This record gives sequence, C-alpha cells and structure tokens, in this order.
Amino acid sequence: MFIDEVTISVQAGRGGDGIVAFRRAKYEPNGGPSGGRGGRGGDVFLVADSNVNDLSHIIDKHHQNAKDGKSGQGSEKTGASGDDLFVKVPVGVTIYSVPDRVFIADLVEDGQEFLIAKGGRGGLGNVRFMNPRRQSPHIATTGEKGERFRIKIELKLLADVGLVGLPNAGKSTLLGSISNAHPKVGEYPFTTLDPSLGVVTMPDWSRYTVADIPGLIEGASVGKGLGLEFLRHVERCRILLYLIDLSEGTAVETLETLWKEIKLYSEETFAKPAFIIGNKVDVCDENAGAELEKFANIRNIQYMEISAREKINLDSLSEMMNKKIKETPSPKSQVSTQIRLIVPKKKVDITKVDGDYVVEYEPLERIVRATDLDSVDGRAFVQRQMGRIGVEKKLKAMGAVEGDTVIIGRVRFTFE
Ligand SMILES: Nc1nc2c(ncn2[C@@H]2O[C@H](COP(=O)(O)OP(=O)(O)OP(=O)(O)O)[C@@H](O)[C@H]2O)c(=O)[nH]1
Ligand SMILES: [Mg+2]
Repeated sequence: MFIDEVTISVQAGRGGDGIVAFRRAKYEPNGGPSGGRGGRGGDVFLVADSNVNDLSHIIDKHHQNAKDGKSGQGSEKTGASGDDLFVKVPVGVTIYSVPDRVFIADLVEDGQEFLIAKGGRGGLGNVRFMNPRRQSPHIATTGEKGERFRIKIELKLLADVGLVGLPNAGKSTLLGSISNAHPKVGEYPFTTLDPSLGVVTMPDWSRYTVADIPGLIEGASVGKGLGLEFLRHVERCRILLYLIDLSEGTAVETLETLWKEIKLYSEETFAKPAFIIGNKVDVCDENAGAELEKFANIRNIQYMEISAREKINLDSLSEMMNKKIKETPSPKSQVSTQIRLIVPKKKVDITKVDGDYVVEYEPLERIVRATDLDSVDGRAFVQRQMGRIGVEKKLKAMGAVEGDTVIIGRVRFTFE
C-alpha cells in the first residue's frame, strides 16, 4: 500500500556519563584526576532519498532511536560517540510537530539531510572539576538526554506535471503511454486509489516526472469521493494538466468543476501554469472539443487534443510540457527555525510534601545522581549548584528553615 503520512517519535542518543577516576602511577599513590568525559549521543537525521517512494518502510517503526554515547574512561579518555541515525524519507515530505502541528521542514531535494533531534552532550569527567583548591575532585556529571520529538511526516509528491481530471478521464492511461510507469487502467471510475509517479524520457534524453492522482469529483474539496487526501499531491507540481474526456459531451462544465475544486482547495495551486487537454479524440466527433478550445484560448491557456490510449499527438504534448517545465522554476526547500522552540525548558518545581521539600528539576537531579555525595567536595559542589540555579532562594521563600528535609531525585538533604 502507498503510505503518504506517518507519525513517529525520534529520539536522539543520550550522552555518555563522565567518570571519576584517578591516575595510579607506581610512585604516585594519590595521582591526579583522570576521569574522561562521556561520548556524545547520536543525532537523528531525516534524509530525502529519491529511491524511496513512500513511507511504508516506517509505518510500523514508531520509534526511531539513535544510539547513546558511551561513558568516559580513565586516562582522560572520552567515551565513544553514539551512532547517528539516518531515517530515509521520500523526496517531497513535509515535517510537522505533533500534536501542535508546527511546520518544521520541507525536504524537496534528493540527498537533503535534516537534523531533527540532537544527541545529548557527554557528561564531564572529574578532570574538569580540578582547581587549585580541589586537587582530587570526586565529581563527574551524567550525560545529557538526547532530544525527543513526535513528528508527523507527510508526503506531497514532487512532480513536474500533475494530472488532474474526473474519474475515468484517462489520466492513468496517459501516464502509462508517455512514461515508464504502468498504472492500473480501468473502464470504471475510481480505478486509481493511490497517487503514483512516472518518468518521461524525451528524445534528447531530458526527463520530467508526471504524477497521476485519483480522479476528482465535485465536492472533493469538502471531502467527497476520495476527497482532499490526494489533492495535496498536486500542490507541489510545477504545472497542472487538466485532462478532459471529450466523448462525454460536457467538456467545459467538466473543466469548470475541476477548477472550482482546485480553487477551493488552494488558490496557489490553482494559479500554477496549466494546460487543458482534450482526451479520447479517437472516439468522439470532430468538433467535440471546439467549445473547450475556445474557452482555453480566451484565457490564454494552451490547448491540445490527444488520444491517450491510441497514442495520438502524444509526442507534441510531451514536447509542449517539457518546454513549459523548463520555463517554470522548481519549488524551493523551506526549513523552519522553529524546531528548537518545540520543547520549552522546564522550570524548577518545588512542592511541599508532608513537611519535606521535593525539588524537581532535571539538570539538578542529574548533578545529584552523578556526584559522589560521600565526599565533602561533592556535597559542597551540589550546594553551590543549588545556589546557582536559585533553588536555595526558592526554598527560603517557601519557608524552609535549617534542619528541614529537601529531596532531590532519590536523595534526601538537610537544609543548611
Ligand atoms: N477510446 C479511448 N479510451 C480511452 C482513452 N484514454 C483512456 N481511455 C479509457 O478510459 C478508461 C479510463 O481510463 P483510466 O486511465 O483508468 O482513467 P483515469 O482517469 O485514470 O481514471 P481514475 O483512475 O478512475 O481517476 C479506460 O477504459 C481507458 O481504456 C483514449 O484516448 N481513447
Ligand atoms: Mg487512474
């Protein structure tokens, strides 16, 4: 099945922990600190790949995780970095945050990479906490968490030409006749249920792509028929080809219906360069397209009659499209800068529970977890951090007095 949207979580790797270690040299029983820092956690990238057609390969992989960094080692060695994760996506996807649907990025070029979740930095080893007053620090910090986001990936086909027509107009037949694609053709409406792409190769070897989308009916823009689902697939086509079945005898009305739906969907899409093409000339009266041609001429839109099935006039059509494509600029990639705003920084949260003060603030909890609290150094370090972060002031403001219990993470302190 053709999957054109998925919601997944991306989790970058956690940084490795810094460690507490000391040199052990033969004649140096109390060697200096030598604990190295943790390696950085792996990043998660999305990579647009033209060999990937849809999102079916990740529909069942809701969690995309990069690897964690390794802990530091003695001799001031930094731990190994976690491997980055590259998630392949088709060219033409748009990324949104979930659930607030903030636009994050468009990937529209083959090979384009986008850093979606940054790995955590490694924690610091005790080497970094040495100073003139503190020659043998028992302090190290744990690695940072990697960024984690829930994102929705939506595919909008990126084609040079988008085929727009009522069901049964002959869109799939046309795609099959001019391109390398073999879409299903049926003599009944709604044969095409999923959009597909074909590549047309010109006699001079230049190439362009054509997107076949399911038939459009009146009310599609409000969800009728196959509805809006696939209309987004023409949103990023460079030019639109309105294909009209001339054997039906209602060519102009048909075109007006198509225009109405496209316009209701998006004025911008409606404003794209377009062609009006009458199809099935092999089975209709000679003048079946006359009115439609007039209609197109008045509006200065190129008109042509073809038979997609009997391959009449297809070379001229292809040439005309190729020329127009060359004159029309390709869509540019947009990348939002908003991504870093998605997760607001958590504030220090202190609650009083049975007379004790429970402090919740991940960076401080991390410091407490990572510090050797049996050492005087370690305890003094935590206390200084509490002052720096403003926890002490907040505790006092809440009425904490000497001797009260303060709980940070799993550790109980006596307020001094
Ligand atoms: N006589 C004639 N029949 C055609 C021509 N082009 C397409 N057809 C027929 O029209 C019918 C519909 O063709 P499709 O290509 O499936 O039409 P479609 O526009 O893709 O239809 P949906 O996928 O339902 O939207 C099929 O029976 C085709 O054989 C043509 O040039 N001449
Ligand atoms: Mg079709």
